[in-house]
Amino acid sequence: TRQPTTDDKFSFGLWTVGWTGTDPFGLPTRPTLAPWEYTERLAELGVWGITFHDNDVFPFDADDATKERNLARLKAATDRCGLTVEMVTTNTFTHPVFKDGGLTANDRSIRRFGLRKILRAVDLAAQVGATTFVMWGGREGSEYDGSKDIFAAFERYKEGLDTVAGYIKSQGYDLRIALEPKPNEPRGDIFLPTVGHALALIAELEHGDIVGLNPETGHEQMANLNYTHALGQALWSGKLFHIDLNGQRGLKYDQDLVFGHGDLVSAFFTVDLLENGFPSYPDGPRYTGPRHFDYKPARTEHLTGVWESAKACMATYLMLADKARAFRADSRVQEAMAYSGVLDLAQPTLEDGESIEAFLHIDDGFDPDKAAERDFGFVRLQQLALEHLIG
Ligand code: GLT
Ligand code: MN
Ligand code: MN
Ligand code: MN
Repeated sequence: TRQPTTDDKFSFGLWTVGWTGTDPFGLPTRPTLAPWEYTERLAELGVWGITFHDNDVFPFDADDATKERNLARLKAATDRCGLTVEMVTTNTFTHPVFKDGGLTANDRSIRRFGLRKILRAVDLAAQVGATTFVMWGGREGSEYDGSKDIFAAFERYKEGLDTVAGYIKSQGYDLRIALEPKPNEPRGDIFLPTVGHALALIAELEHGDIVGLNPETGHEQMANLNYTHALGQALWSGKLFHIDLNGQRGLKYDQDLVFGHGDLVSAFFTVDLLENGFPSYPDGPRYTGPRHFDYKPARTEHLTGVWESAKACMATYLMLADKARAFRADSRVQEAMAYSGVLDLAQPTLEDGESIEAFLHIDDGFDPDKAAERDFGFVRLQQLALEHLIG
């Protein structure tokens, strides 16, 4: 595979390569580097952008001088390496104060503190030139159904999101919010468990026009859902603002594997959608944002393995992109798609201007038994994809 370049728009969270291997059962297995050190290494690999939480750059209890010093140092490093800070987010999950949530904690004083922390991170995002502000409400949820008034929780979630979005508008920031769904972990159940739930909440917001989604591969798959379908529906809704690519193998804890190290066939179709768009809509909605990876380098690996795993995410993406392009260009695939009726779905079911009255009474001689005889050939189409993927 070719080397990644900045044109590929690959980006990484500082917390991904920066994960030292701490998990609920074990201590770190790797040393901590400074944020600017990760930045330099990523730039050498051909990465285009980085993303971070406020507290990836300065501690939770940092004073203003420390915040400014660390931010300036990081900004100097990204400028020197030519890296873009494309997204910034807030950590409202690590400190114990957030154990019952930030925007939806039962304790109002905690909600007020959480909201203020988020608004400050919005300022920070604008200051470093990020255009996306991710909100992953990892602690917004519960373990016990009796502990939350769900109606109130959604009232407060909406209040919080509208306050943040309204603030972005009032400040004139060139920033959009991207909600990141996840079904569970660290809470027993997290609010906005899937892309569909988040879309439904966005539709109720006052400032929903600047609120969209940051779907993560493994998070949809943890809910046993189809990530590519989630991306597709978010695109169709005009809400695919950002993506978190990684790998997950089945219904387990959040594995955050290297992209492609989970469900590879699903990853192929994810890249096919991102690179080639919807088959019937060459001018339809396309995702043009960063190819952002949110994964964890396995804790068995040395620091060299961290860089290998970051390279692996990008190399796999590029290999799949080549294969997906070849798949679409293959005349056998085009014939199989035509046989399968894939392109016929774009045709409206009703005639233009057709009256429902006439439609209800029309006798077009349709014979359900005859129509039921149709062969769709989906298996052949899928096998051609497999051929391109592993052949
Ligand atoms: C955390 C989470 C990720 C989110 C990050 C953004 S934080 O690592 O597991 O999925 O994208 O808040
Ligand atoms: Mn995850
Ligand atoms: Mn994660
Ligand atoms: Mn994520």
